[in-house]
Amino acid sequence: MKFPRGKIYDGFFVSDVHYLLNKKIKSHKHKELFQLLDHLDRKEIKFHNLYLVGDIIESWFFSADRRLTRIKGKKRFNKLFDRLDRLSSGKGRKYYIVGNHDTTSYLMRLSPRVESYLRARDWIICEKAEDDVLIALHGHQGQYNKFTWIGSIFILRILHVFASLFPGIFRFSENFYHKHLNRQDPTTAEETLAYYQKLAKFAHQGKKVLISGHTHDFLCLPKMNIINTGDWVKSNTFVIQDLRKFIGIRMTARKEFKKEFRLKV
Ligand SMILES: [Mn+2]
Repeated sequence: MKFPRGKIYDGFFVSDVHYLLNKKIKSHKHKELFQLLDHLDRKEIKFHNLYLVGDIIESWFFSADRRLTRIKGKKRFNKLFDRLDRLSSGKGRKYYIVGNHDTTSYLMRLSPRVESYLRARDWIICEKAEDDVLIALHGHQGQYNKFTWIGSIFILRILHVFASLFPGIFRFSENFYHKHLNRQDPTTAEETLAYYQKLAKFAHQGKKVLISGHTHDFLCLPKMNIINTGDWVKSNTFVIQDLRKFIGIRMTARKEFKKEFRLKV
């Protein structure tokens, strides 16, 4: 597919970027994401509302807060957010929806410096964004409750202490999270259904479209009005809203895009 030059869409949705993550710990597609954002900018594509649907800045493997205090760290934040800010039409809102990897706080808050960085750029920091048509939230709420969250963060913080002494532990931690803490991703059709049912209930979905991320599983469940935006770790995927139409798109190569689903409400 091609983007029509100068078009203004209603919404742009992206999740699970895990930005600032070192490729030695975990692979990612941040270069490809920048290619996408630059491409949209060159084509003068704008969006009224921008939705960052969680796990945008990786904080579980290091302190994003501390990184932001360094000049080089701030530049790296700017590299992403300058590009995102350019996509905004200026006539809508920019939502930073907090995902589990965005924070290591027991209260699931962003760290103060990251929070003020985003606020200064007019990002609205929230757990969920909602209007007449849609609800957007990260999706870890389908897997964590308050107690399992606090437990996970507690273990995570202990790992951080060890990892600051032996950096090699990060790689080990990554596997450990996947096995024990992070997410027991739904794999079978039944598990997927149960997970999204739980999430829909948590979000009070009603007749709205529910847009989430978290599982890194790019999908559309038309019967349930549910969309997952995928990720920029392996999928290279995003969602665009054109009035009441939601289009799931995959970047297959530089400047090459494939529509994978379309949901109309
Ligand atoms: Mn997540």
